[in-house]
Amino acid sequence: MTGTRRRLLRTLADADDPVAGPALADALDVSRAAVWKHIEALRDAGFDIESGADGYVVRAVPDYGAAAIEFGLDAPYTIEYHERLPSTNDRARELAAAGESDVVVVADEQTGGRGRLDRPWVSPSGGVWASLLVRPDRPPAHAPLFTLVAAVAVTRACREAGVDAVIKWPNDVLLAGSERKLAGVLTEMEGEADRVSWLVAGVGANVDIAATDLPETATSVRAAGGDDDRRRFCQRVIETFHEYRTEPASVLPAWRDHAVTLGRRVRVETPGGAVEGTAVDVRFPGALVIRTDGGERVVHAGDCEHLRPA
Ligand code: BT5
Repeated sequence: MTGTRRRLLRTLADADDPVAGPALADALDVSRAAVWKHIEALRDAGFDIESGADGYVVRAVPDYGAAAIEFGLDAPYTIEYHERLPSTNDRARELAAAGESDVVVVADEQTGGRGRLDRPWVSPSGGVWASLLVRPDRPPAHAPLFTLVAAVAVTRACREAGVDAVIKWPNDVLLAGSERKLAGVLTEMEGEADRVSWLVAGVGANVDIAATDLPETATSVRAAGGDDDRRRFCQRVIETFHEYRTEPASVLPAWRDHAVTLGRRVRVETPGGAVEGTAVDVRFPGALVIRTDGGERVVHAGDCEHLRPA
């Protein structure tokens, strides 16, 4: 989408009343013919734009796509949308290498979606597969904080869609009262010695998908009876991600509020072996504190299993 079209959409989204063609041309510093051309292109993209005596007004927005997600988005990111991609994280890494930032790559479907440790991520059409590319001014060691930020953002989006979602450390979003996974987060980054060069928070959320199209351990917002509006869901993930990313002190309290792991007996498979005990806290930048028979252990990465109470 061009910068002019983006500004046109923003002007129409922000206006409570119809906006006249000449006023739009002035605001965007283009000709009235150019305004007309952009309006036509937006109509072709699925926008229902009425042109009355008072000017243009948006009556309906397409279900999904770059312009649909950007329309009314309350966060400073541009959307790059694809019908199909191998992996939105891979595309975001390409954009990072090209110097881009504050872009969200979104695909309707992924053919090579990845989880952690290169595990496959099932990504049919109907999910929210989105990778947020940012360049935080932080040391590389702080990167796990962004996994927590993304997990809080997706959990909040699920709850706003009417589904009671909870976070399992470090990156799983589950349907409360079950171990069924609604969403996962894959954070990747490249760092210099003292500063993150780029960071990609990849969010995979099963929104408008039938449970039969997902692994047995998974569920979706739709299957759980929630609102399956992907556009709204994707916007809320981006907006909440941005909100917490710019308020770092609020991340751990929000994560604790949404977590189901704290207080549970857990077994975490770490690269250095298994750690079993009771999860008691999460610590900056995202480590799990586990009370074990041998004292407290702080675990920075690994697969976490919730055990039944002893
Ligand atoms: C994750 O990995 O949970 C991170 C998933 C991140 C996916 C997003 S989609 C947008 C972006 N682009 C990408 O290529 N990736 C990111 P992990 O904790 O390793 O969980 C992977 C495991 O979850 C798999 O081994 C399956 O057991 C299970 N799984 C696969 N697809 C699933 C799905 N759609 N829903 C729930 N569980 C799934």
